[in-house]
Amino acid sequence: MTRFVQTRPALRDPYTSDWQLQGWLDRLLGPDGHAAAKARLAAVSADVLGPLRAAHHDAETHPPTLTRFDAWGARIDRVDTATGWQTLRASAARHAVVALPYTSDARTTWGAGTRVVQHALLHLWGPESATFSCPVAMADGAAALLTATDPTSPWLARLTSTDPDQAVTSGQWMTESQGGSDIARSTTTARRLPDGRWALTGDKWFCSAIDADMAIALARPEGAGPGSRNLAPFLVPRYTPGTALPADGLQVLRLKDKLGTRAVPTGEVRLDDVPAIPVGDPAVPGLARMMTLVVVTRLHNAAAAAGGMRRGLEYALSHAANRQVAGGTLAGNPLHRATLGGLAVDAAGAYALAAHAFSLLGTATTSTASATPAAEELRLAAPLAKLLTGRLAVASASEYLEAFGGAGYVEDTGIPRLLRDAQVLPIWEGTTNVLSVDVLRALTTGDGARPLLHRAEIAADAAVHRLPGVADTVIAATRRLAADVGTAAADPRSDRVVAGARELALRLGTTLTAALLLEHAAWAADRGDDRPALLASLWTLRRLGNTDVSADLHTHFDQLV
Ligand code: UCC
Repeated sequence: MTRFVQTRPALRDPYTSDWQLQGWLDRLLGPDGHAAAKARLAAVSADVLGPLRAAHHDAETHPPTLTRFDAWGARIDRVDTATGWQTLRASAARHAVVALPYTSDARTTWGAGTRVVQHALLHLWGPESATFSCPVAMADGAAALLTATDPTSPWLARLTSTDPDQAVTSGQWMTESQGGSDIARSTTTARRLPDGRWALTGDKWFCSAIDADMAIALARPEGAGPGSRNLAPFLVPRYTPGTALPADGLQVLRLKDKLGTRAVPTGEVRLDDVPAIPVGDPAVPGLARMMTLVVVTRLHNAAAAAGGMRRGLEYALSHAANRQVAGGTLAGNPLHRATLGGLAVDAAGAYALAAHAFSLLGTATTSTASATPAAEELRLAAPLAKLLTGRLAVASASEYLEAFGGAGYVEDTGIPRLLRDAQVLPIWEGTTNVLSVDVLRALTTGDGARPLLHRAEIAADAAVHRLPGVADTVIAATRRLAADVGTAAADPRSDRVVAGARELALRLGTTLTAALLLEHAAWAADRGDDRPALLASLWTLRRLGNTDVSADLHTHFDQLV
């Protein structure tokens, strides 16, 4: 008897098959800038199709372990990780997924666009990284912080090295068990030793990538006042120099048993007078400094969400092309096409948000006249990008599992981990609600929502003749938002406004995404490509206009993917 065996999902080249990514790079970098990035992007894609898939699988199936004592009873707190994890560590360095924005050659070639190229690298590399994208995110955040505070730090040189033997990553130790995201309740203290150095004492509760060579930890310097703003960041070398032993006074109490991101060693840490280096002047309130790092990690979070959504779609497309149902393939089934088409539109929206946020970050860190407006727009765009893409990623991942039927629920197909790993995205670096409150804070800071609303108005006005129904939907949404933002900014702490913060933030993020997709569609239409207009229309009508676009998703499916 011949047994039926299902086809294992294949992966197309993630760079050359992604016309949306290519179009955005052409627009944001210009044809020459994109051409200059091609070799890097092709090299990452080749590795994703080659050794990284195997490394990813190895790291996921051999989770890290903690050995607290050696055979003689000495405390060693050794974290062992899989060979695949080490392969991913080396590939992160070689592909410069952290280093690129700090590399002078890259900055000469792409200027502010260096962050756009970095985002494209992350988009391709991240989904096959067994969440090594987490230490990458924190290393980039730490590098951004050190660039602003201590640009000659030897740690900065190592964080941004492309030599796998030199490169290090970083942890980010903020959270304590009593406070969670309410870090005002932090109890970790920093004391100045008689020799002028500093030492930290306290417990940190959620320390991802505990194998990293350093961490940036928040602590309250002795004599500093209460509240979150007076906390200050410190750089903690994780190991005793020249050894694999923990730094003096540092203990890893436990590794977390997590729902997903199982390859990432996440620990609970105890610090008992552990040597640390102040990042900036510890006498100056330091939470605002720490937010330099947090904004970067939140952007990486958005990149991970968008990249994961696109990769999930690729696997689901591959399955649909092969799976036979009712005399045809799943890819020919109108309902399945509409379902996957909706996921393609959501993936496109998430990509647009993440790419825009990276682009703003790049511009904000230049010394051009555009830097200040970009930073002001980023203040709101960063939490919006993080929160909206996080929610979309979880909803999409659930659909990807369903698209595989029973195979999507069987652990060793590798598909269930899409959902387990996506679920962390709306949690770490601030939950949806924490970020929604941050959005309220941003609405009363600087220009608030003005850049976003302005962007939406311009994009809608430009689309009035080509896509009148879509433009009308954006214009109506923007007017309503302007009124609601005004109400929220007038009394951001009232119960009524706080209770509605999530709904308002999601609407702001959805409108911003519509504007970004329309901007890109206008650019592409001038070059004879109408596919981005289709994506922009379907996103806007479905997500802002609550319109049923199923028939269009089915009809135009081939143009969406
Ligand atoms: O550590 C974690 C896990 C690591 C894993 C990371 C992997 C990432 C991988 C991604 C790729 C795969 S997760 C840590 C999660 N924790 C958080 O994200 C913190 C959540 N909490 C917040 O975000 C809160 O909004 C706080 C703590 C930042 C602020 O809340 P507070 O305590 O109510 O503080 P205030 O009073 O609102 O703000 C205090 C100061 C103010 O400065 P001053 O006093 O100078 O005006 C604010 O302007 O902080 C400033 N501030 C900000 N500045 C507050 N939020 C921001 C902001 N978003 N940007 C700039």
